[in-house]
Amino acid sequence: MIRVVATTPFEGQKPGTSGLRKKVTVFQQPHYIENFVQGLFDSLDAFEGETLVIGGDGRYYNREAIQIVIKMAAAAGFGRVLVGKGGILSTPAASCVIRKHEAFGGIILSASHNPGGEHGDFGIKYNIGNGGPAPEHVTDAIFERTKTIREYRIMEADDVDLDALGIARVGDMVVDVIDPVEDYAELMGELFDFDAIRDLFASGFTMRFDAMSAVTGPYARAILEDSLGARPGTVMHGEPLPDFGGHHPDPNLVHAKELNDLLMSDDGPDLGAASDGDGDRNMIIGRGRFVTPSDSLAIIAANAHLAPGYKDGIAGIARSMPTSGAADRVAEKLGVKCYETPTGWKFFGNLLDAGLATVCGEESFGTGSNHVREKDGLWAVLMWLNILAVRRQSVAEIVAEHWETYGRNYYTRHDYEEVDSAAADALMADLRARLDTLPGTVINGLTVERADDFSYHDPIDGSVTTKQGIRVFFTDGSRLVYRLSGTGTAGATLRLYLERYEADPIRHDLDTQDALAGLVQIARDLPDIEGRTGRSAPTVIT
Ligand code: VG1
Ligand code: CO
Repeated sequence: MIRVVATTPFEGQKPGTSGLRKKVTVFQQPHYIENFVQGLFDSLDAFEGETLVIGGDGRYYNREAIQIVIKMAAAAGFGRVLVGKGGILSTPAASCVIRKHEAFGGIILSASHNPGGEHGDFGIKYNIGNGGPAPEHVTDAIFERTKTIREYRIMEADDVDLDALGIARVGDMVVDVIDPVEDYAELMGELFDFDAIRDLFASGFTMRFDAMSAVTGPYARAILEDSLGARPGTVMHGEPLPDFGGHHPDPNLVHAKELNDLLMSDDGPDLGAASDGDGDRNMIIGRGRFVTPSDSLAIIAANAHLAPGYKDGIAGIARSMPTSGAADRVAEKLGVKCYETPTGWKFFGNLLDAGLATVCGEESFGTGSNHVREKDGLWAVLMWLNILAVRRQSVAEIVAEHWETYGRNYYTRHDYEEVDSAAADALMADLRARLDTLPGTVINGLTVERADDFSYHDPIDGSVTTKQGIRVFFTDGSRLVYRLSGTGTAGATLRLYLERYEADPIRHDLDTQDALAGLVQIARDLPDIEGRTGRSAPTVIT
């Protein structure tokens, strides 16, 4: 029986860079998630009898949220739900399942790299039938609907046993509890040369994969250890925990420090990799060599043809605006286009669907391709393994050769987390107001060439997205970008992206922060970050 429940709108149910993210305690309020899900269903058309994919990253409140979503999907008239066993589906696996089973769409319960647990964050996002994050016109429609919602519909039914594979029913709707790894692992086997990677491991190659107690543990064990023969224990922190062991499941040099320390030691493994809460991010480290995500994108693009799934080459590259220009140099050499999009994977979907881009990436440890419509952490790791298996060089050698060929884009991101929202908004507004007067200004010896606020014109659907980050370009080719995060749940996070190109191999071995020290000073002084936020240094440097 369907129960119609009266409700009143909650403020602020506006999806950000990647879905709606709030504190767990916000989501636990009666009717909170129901309002959002009803708002979503109300903004979709013609899904009667169709299939919906549901899964999450296993964080605290995942199971409760999934039961609610299943019962609301039944009440809304979906014909079938595919849900990962235990409520688990990594974000790229959800994208894969949506595509493979031709589902209408999917709902992913995740706050990605944000901390979990009772006092941590929770999130929900909708993906469309191509497997990718809903574009802005959809998320805008959901938000509008949540402002006026008066009731929601939910099936009165027992909870589904999420731990039993196979078919159950909720009302007339079929619920199929599926193995969360199977479809995804099969797709990886089609894209990469698993035999070559097996040979690599058999030859004594060693790696460590840090699943950060998040969703990728089961995927990494099945693929790296069981299928590819990496020695047992390759996967560390491989048990998904609701609070991620109390850590941030964010694969970067701050939160995956243990892994980084291991790789920086002389007897460390050949390759280190890590993924985030929902499995869509990746970090790649060779022995003694951290690979920036921007460089990783460029190197993957330059070498993708070594993997069977990309043997005919790539049609194009797409990168988010703050990502470094390293990929652009590869695109130029390959004679393909490099597209520049706003931050967030949803902007890559149209380019991928149209066949304009094959490989995409973001500076925030996100890389992926047209195999799904999300960034994909394990995919990037397998791509690196495939490249290493063919080239039989170390990660450090491959990176050094890449810089020799293309030059090096020194790159870093400085984050100021949980700063006062009003102060952050004022800082951005003030910079915006000065854009016209900046060109020609000399700061610490560098001359501003131009400055703007990034706008994106989608070449496929013609949509325009404005205010996506303030860019300051200098005459020596250096670039600064200022933007506010759209995934945080407390205060504002100011992100500062810094980049300087160095063509000469003699100067390719500087420490990144040293190489960018002058630019860092300019970046802090220009909007007076310390004066406005009270912060003399960033919270996180990657
Ligand atoms: C951040 C990253 C962005 C990424 C987004 C979602 O967004 O900068 O590149 O796409 O997180 O990734 P923001 O608005 O906080 O800068 V995930 O792995 O959190 O889904
Ligand atoms: Co993520």
